Amino acid sequence: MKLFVYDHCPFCVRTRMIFGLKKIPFELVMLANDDDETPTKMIGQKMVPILQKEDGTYMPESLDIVEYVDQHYGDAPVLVGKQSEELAAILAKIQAVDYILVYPRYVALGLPEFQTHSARDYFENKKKPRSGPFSECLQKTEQVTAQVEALLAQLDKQLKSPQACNGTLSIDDICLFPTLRNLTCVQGLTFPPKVKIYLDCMAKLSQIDLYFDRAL
Ligand SMILES: N[C@@H](CCC(=O)N[C@@H](CS)C(=O)NCC(=O)O)C(=O)O
Repeated sequence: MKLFVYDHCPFCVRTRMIFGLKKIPFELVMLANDDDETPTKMIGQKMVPILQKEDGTYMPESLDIVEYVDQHYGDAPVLVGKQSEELAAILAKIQAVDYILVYPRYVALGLPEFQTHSARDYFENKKKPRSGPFSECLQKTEQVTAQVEALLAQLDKQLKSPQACNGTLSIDDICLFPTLRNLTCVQGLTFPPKVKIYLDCMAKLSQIDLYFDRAL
């Protein structure tokens, strides 16, 4: 199977996780962020992640891909735990502000999807209506980092195990880890102890790199 992604895309990280967690071999293809043509040919719109199944057909939508792989590959399904409304509420609050920190950093990390000026400009132009110019986002780093750290402190109290946020692996892990992983590109943002251990553990289990070594 082939998975078409952008490295920074949290929806793509969800799909990469299930392959890592179940140790299922797959081919990872990073598209350029301004490549409209490839995804549009596959699924009729410019969106990733896209899974190319073994029969050659294409499947969009991260959670559909996660469910398909979990149900049909490897041993028994692993995402069997219950979800938590409290955790989802904290995650939604983080996602309501974290883009101000991560958007301007994604384009500066040297990621495969942002190798050209044109790809970086494409991304900023697309995101600007929500975030404002990236230069202005960067000026809000201190203020938004404090907001995110306060929410991470709440999350710390919710985490049940380093291997599964609610104690047993569930869709909540698939939704939570990508957001936390992407926040590791923010230099100076401090993760509380249990969140940090969860991050490191899930990165290892999912076989997905964190951004600490290139944080900006
Ligand atoms: N509901 C979709 C959302 C996927 C999505 O929004 N992907 C973004 C990248 S993070 C995308 O491809 N946006 C189009 C673009 O970048 O131009 C899913 O869960 O897979």
